[in-house]
Amino acid sequence: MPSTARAVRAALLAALATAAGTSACGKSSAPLGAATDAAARVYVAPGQYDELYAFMSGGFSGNVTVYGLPSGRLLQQIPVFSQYPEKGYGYNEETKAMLNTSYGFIPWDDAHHPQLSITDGKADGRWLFINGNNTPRIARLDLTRFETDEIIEIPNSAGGHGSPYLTENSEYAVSATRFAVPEPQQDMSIRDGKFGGMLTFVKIDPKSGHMSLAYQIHVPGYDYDLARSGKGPSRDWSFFTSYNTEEAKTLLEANASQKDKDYIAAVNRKAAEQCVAQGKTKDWNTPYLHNLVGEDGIARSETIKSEKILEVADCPGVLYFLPTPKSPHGVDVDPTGEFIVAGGKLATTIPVHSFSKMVKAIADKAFDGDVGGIPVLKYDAIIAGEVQNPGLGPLHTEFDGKGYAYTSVFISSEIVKFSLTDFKVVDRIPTYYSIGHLMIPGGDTEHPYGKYVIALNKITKDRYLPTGPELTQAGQLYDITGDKMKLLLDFPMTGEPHYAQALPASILKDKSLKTYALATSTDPYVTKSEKDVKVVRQGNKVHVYMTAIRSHFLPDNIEGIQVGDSVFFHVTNLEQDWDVPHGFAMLGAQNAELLVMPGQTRTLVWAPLRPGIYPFYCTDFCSALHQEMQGYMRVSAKGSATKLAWNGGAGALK
Ligand code: K7E
Ligand code: CUA
Repeated sequence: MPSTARAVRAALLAALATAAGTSACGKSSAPLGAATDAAARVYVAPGQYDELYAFMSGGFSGNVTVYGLPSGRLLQQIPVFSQYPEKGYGYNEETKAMLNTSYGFIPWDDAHHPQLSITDGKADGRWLFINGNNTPRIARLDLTRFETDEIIEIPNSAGGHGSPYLTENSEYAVSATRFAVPEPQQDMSIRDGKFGGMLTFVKIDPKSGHMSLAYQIHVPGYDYDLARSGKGPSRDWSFFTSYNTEEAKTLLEANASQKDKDYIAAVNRKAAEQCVAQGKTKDWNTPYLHNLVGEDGIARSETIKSEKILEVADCPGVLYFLPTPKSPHGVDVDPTGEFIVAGGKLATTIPVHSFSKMVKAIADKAFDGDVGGIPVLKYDAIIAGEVQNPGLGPLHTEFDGKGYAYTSVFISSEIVKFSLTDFKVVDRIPTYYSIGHLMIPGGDTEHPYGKYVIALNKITKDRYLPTGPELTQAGQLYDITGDKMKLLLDFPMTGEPHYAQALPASILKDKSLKTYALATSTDPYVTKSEKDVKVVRQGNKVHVYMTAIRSHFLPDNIEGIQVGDSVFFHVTNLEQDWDVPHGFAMLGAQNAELLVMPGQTRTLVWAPLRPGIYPFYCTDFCSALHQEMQGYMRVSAKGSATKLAWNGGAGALK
């Protein structure tokens, strides 16, 4: 730490020491030593970098947010499944296609589970995947640009919640249908209809990251909730929790809580792959969309109508049910790949299954009968241990790689730490309030980074200044380096955080792209120099090939546009300097602005409604003369004799 940073920190600690005795609201505050220690642990001096990048799901915002840890500072918001005006995402012509689905253009989704790509069970810093929950989809984000590059829709699914949960070398992402529906979809009675479920495996190309549908397994009509793929010895398996094995169609809060146990569905992917290779699948033709950003930076959609469906009956050995109490939510595999921890929302214990016992039980045929031909393994034959007194409402579990598991417990609002040796609780700490997921950096991988656990809370109540009926979403950062967990920091987040991921900053920071290379741009609408600017009329479409550089646009005067035209502003940012975007906004434009990165080209379409003179300007404060970065477009009545003209530099219009 440089000496100035050390001085700042010393001053901060001194200030804290004075303030720690009484807090403004008069509540008794934490002891002085604890507060200063916590502050020191999360303090990142001005100008210094954080230790970790954290990627938080945006939940109902549909986006991903990036935070620095341990400071909890918000670094970036990455639009994924929702339009986001700050970046023009889903508004400009280049990115609109990302939000196409078989249901049409959808400007929103609910994003729950980010997952970093992994190699040998360790985050490799290449991509981040995240599921769309409402319209089942999986997105892939590039981590050199922090942008969404690809979204694949999951057909024959309703609710893509248990997703993406990658396999050990990112070979597959998975997606489980949360809601049982007719498979395939059709008109039938809700009460009398027989619904089904679907477990989907999406292949990820190891070089490009491109996703394609591999196969789908048709399963009984339960509600499949969450998933995890195995590790090490269990690497060829994926696990999915189910609830509502009662197959209730109404008032599930009571009707789906009848049975003592529901199931974890254990899928043997090797067996599945073999059956697929042997052609044991059926072809279905439900349309789904695949949206991909091309080399030229433009997203395009493709409709695909072909799925390989595997019926469990046609592929013995592909699927087993692990009885698990009681309406389990999370299913999490420990770093060794041996323990499968379930979070039974209504269970009084945390069941921990043993993978090796499961394999033996399958070999010994230790079955408790079957459902629809799917063997149900004997609970006693597969259980490694049950954690007693885990609190009320265990949901999700992460691992520190030192033999301990940390489970989020919703109703009693706490994190419970237990040993994977004897399954005894060794520590517990309250969360404020109602924790959903929790996240240890790398705590879902084979090589946890550890050090911290973050509680991703559902309710903040009295923790922050009131802001009307809705309070900020928030996380809490705890130190887990000692025997006892210690609360270090509360920090606000954009809503709603479900799951999160984190990795050491050193893996990403030097790979971060600084500018798009203008010279090698293959964007079909690029303008590489000011001498190439032009305005081209094609019928009632007018293409403006415009450049932006500190501190002007060219052309910045355009005449000859008519009501009834669609004007395409293709704005290229000529800068080749880090962190110098330009913006573009047009009076009367019917969508958001453009934000154009250095070397990039973005397109805004405007259909002027009335004759007049319309100013446009740069929306991103780029220079001392940013405010001068503006221009005019003249719009005439339809059929007007005003000639198309524009300026290519100083001087008259041509
Ligand atoms: Cu528990 Cu959607 Cu993963 Cu939220 S889910 S908490
Ligand atoms: Cu360009 Cu402000």
